[in-house]
Amino acid sequence: MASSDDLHRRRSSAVARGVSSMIPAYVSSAGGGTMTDVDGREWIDFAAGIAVTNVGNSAPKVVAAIKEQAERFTHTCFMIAPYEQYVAVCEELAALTPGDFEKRSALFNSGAEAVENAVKIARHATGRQAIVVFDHAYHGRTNLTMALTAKVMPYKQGFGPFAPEIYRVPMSYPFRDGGRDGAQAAAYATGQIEKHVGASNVAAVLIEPVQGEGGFVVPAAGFLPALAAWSKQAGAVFIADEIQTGFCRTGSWFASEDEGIEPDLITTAKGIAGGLPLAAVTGRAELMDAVHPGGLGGTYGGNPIACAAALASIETMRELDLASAARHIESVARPRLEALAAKHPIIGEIRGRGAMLAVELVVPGSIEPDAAATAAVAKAAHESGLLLLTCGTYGNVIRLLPPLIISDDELDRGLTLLEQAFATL
Ligand code: PLZ
Repeated sequence: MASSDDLHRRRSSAVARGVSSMIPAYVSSAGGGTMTDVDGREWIDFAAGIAVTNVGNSAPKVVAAIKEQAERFTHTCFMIAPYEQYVAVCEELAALTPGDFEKRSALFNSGAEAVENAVKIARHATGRQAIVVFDHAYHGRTNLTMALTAKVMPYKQGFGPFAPEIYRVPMSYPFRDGGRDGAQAAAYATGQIEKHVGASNVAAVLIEPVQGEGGFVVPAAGFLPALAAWSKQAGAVFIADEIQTGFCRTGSWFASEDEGIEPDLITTAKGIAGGLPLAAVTGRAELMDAVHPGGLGGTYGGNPIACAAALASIETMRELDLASAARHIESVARPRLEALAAKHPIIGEIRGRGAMLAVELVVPGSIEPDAAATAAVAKAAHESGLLLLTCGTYGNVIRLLPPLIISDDELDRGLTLLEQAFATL
């Protein structure tokens, strides 16, 4: 097998520079809570391919379903010749997402594509144009979703012009917004919408229930319910982007449940299909069905192999009760992180929910972000064999996203490597 160094040399003259990789090692295999690179080195996986392999890499049922489906047929295009697997995934989505109302779903390939389609549906259903998004939001890298995403570097720099009719308002970020409670933060945000956009112009309010790339920001309790209530009152569609939070990650099937909200539309991707590209928009039948036949689609959306993988992933999540597994991961990891924070004044806050946990690094005694120290911790972690991601508008947040099937032993080893990485500071 070619070494990582060999592959890196080949990559440099074949792969565009704009596509970068976090670690210099190339993957040979992965499963459980670990990954092995082509040089034979084992890594502890605290990344899950950015919250994708919730059921683990090459989960047995997912592999079997992919093989079986690949042998029957690989692609017909659902818009040309439909098949059961697509319908079954939509049925599962209707059953699993919060809300007892009649629902419909449409399937796509990536998270960004799902978000774009949720915006299309909301605009079509309301006849309005304005889309409200939040500080620190991340919704994708396509033209429309770049406009919805907050951070310029690396996502938007030099890629404009951006789509119009996108309005950004303040997020509830308890560590950084002076401790506004949920109701106050929501009143502030909706006040801005009313003054700067006009309630009657708003097609949709789009939000990640726990922000992902923006820093694992958990809004103050009551913020999301207040926004949902405001949206209802305004006749706007409330869209929860659950692409990173969904499929058991936060200890529930969807993070919306943690706050008792029932979004009008939910976007999902990542964890849905155990590593295969699949995404969905699920929501109120009357909104979803407002779009004329042929108005939604794409060549690959709801590809049969991806759908088979999704059905097997969902079955695995149910069988292994991965929502409980996420809560168990929190019960093990949070005390270790709190102890780390007690030892290192550079840690400003530990936050998150379930297996979506974060450590925010600051200049001790302040809330001034320390991106350099964050990068140093991540680098030390990588050198020791821990796959660890950072995030945040200020690049100063370390995030834990292990596969939900990680063993206690692997979790313990990963946390020990993280503690050692902090000790190098
Ligand atoms: N919405 C909430 O987290 C993807 C992106 C990483 P795609 N997040 C990881 C990167 O640097 O590109 C994401 C998300 C939320 C939408 C998306 C977009 O999903 O499948 O990457 O298009």
